[in-house]
Amino acid sequence: MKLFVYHTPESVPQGSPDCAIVVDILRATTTIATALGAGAEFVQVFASLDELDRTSSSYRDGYCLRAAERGGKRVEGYDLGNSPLDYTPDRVGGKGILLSTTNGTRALQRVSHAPQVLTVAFVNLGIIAEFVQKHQPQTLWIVGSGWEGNFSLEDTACAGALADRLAGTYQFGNDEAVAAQALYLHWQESLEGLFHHATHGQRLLRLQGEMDLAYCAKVDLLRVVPLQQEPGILRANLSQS
Ligand code: 3SL
Repeated sequence: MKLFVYHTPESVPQGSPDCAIVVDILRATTTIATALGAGAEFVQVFASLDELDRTSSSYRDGYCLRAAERGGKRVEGYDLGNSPLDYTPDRVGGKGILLSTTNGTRALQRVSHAPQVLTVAFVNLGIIAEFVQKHQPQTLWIVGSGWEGNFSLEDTACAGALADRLAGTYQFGNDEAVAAQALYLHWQESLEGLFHHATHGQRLLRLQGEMDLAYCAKVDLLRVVPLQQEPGILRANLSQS
């Protein structure tokens, strides 16, 4: 069985793996795990706000929350931005979340054709590794979201953390997987410190995102597997607890 890491959605090759796992540690995949862990019924992702708005009118009134981020900020007029700390049980429990973010939702769209699509973050790293160990897909892609087409330290570090947990079972299929694991091993004791070095971490710090960075650095906080049920729609997989 082989595992491949891609730093950005743009570097993903043609074709399809048996399983694709998307990471946008700051902050979309941390937010998705947190929202589903807080009882949201699903998270539906959109690359464009127009598409999100059109879809929102097809759900019954009050059932869905519209969430949008651009450049690290909540888009005006939307119910939520992309701070995982806003996705509390009283806010999102029993709701559908329609989410559009700068990079994470684009990465999810890029691999949405794969037979199995999940998201990972540090907060749910352990259960995602367990899910992969249980299902053992032959080919596994871990796809970082990056920032507008460029490499991001934090996504590759999280991809490397997952690769590291799977290293006993999976052969690494590309140099990126080896590099991602090395990056993670170098920073594993100081993930928040890594975020402070990362350009997107610094962007969020300028927007008063200190608490978000601390939260996104927590490891194995949630036992939630966000699993794509139909293209673009993620629900918590209940077969793994
Ligand atoms: O790019 C994304 O998808 C976002 O996660 C960016 S932010 O952390 O919300 O600014």
